Amino acid sequence: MYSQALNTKETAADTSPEATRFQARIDAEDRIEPNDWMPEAYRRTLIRQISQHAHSEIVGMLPEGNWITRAPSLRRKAALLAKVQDEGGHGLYLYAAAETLGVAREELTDQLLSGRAKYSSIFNYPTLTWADIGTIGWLVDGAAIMNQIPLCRCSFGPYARAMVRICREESFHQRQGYEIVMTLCQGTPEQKAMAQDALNRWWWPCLMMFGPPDGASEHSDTSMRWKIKRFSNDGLRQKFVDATVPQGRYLGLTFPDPDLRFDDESGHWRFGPIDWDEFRRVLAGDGPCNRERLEARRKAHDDGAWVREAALAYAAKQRIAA
Ligand code: BYC
Repeated sequence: MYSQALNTKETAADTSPEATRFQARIDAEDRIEPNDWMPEAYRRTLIRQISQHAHSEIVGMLPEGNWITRAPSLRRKAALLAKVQDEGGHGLYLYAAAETLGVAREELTDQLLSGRAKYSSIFNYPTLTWADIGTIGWLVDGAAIMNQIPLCRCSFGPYARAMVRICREESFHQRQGYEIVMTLCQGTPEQKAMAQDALNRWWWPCLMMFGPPDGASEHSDTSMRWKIKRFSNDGLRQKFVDATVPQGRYLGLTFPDPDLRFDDESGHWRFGPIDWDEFRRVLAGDGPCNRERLEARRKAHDDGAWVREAALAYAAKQRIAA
């Protein structure tokens, strides 16, 4: 269902004097700003990644938004409402960062709504119980932080600066999630079982968030040379597992992986094989909630048409008056 047009493999092979100077700036840890010369492939790579990231934040509001009216207390409701609003804000900063590269937000929205653009696979899974909200905060935001802290040092200035605030807010999201799961784990046996069930369902999809294994990651080499990415997909996945397993064990939860074990020699938690067929199915549009998520976004867009029309009519009136 996704357009191949968005899916061209970029290379950093340009040997022109501008490209050589550009790479020297990257190597010297200089920041690239929107009006600076940049290879077209660098621009396209950033538009692809930043827009997919923005779409993920916007679609990511849906699974949690689904629980705002059912939060178990006023305190939980206020925190969840704030978190979901933060995600809307992250989407907006990121669309603005992408626009500095010369693409219109309308075009990016169109790519999402027409199914041509990707967004994170994780948001195609359902939120079945309140424990899922805690688990999303703990694991999904935990994975997001692991991936996004290095993006604060991305070579492209507007993306790197947007990520600083986003990471601070993600850190609050992760803590509120862990606290929900901790409360459930210290509650009744039924509550603890609910937390365990949520971990069982979310663990593997969270490991997939980091993207395909390094050997199959088509963009990693170029993006790392351009210092858009600082770590490989597998490198970040391992850091996430190492940070998260002790947190789960502290809660008395069991990870749904019979192969999970601590390797004394390397100092890492080793985990079993990831089901990459499932990942590919979700990316191809056939995950549990892909259709529902896109329908919800299309409906929101259609319902908001009058706001866009009113804003345009107001702007036209102002132009006539001026
Ligand atoms: N889901 O060559 P690769 C959040 C695609 S928001 C879907 O390794 P790259 C949050 C990839 O796009 C979370 N697609 O690519 C929000 C590429 O396809 P295209 C989002 C995936 O770009 C609300 C192809 O697979 N975070 O955390 O070097 C509430 C080959 O992959 C996925 C970001 O977007 C996936 N999981 O590396 C709570 C962070 N993985 O474009 C939380 C910014 C891979 O060729 N993005 N693909 O059609 C990145 O860091 C990188 O883009 C990725 C992938 C690590 C995700």
